[in-house]
Amino acid sequence: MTHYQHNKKIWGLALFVALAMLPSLSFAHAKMVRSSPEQDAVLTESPKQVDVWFDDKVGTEYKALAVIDSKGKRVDNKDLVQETFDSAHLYTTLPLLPPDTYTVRYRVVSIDTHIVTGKYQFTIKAP
Ligand SMILES: [Cu+2]
Repeated sequence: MTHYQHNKKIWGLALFVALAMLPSLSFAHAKMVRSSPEQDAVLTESPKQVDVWFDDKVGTEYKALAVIDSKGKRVDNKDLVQETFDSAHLYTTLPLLPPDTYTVRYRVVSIDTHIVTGKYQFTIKAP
């Protein structure tokens, strides 16, 4: 192989790697990947807290996590914590909640500076 052909092969590989990385770059904003209670969970007792996990660490500013009952009243203890050693994990504690369907709303700022918001529901049923 001539020197020229060898270089061409390396540049071809570099281009391939760069293109392969493009989708992950353009979708670098965080998304929620897990929660407790899970989305649409039906529980027979009031959970002690609501946890959400994102697929990437999120900013410490402008974060919010709220639990709202079916009448639109906020019921969580407003004590949102972002874990120090796992900034992709946020949680807030709850008082003892009566049976109802609750909506969890979250807002975080991801590493790419985009604001990510979302919501999901869970239900507490009388045992
Ligand atoms: Cu983004």
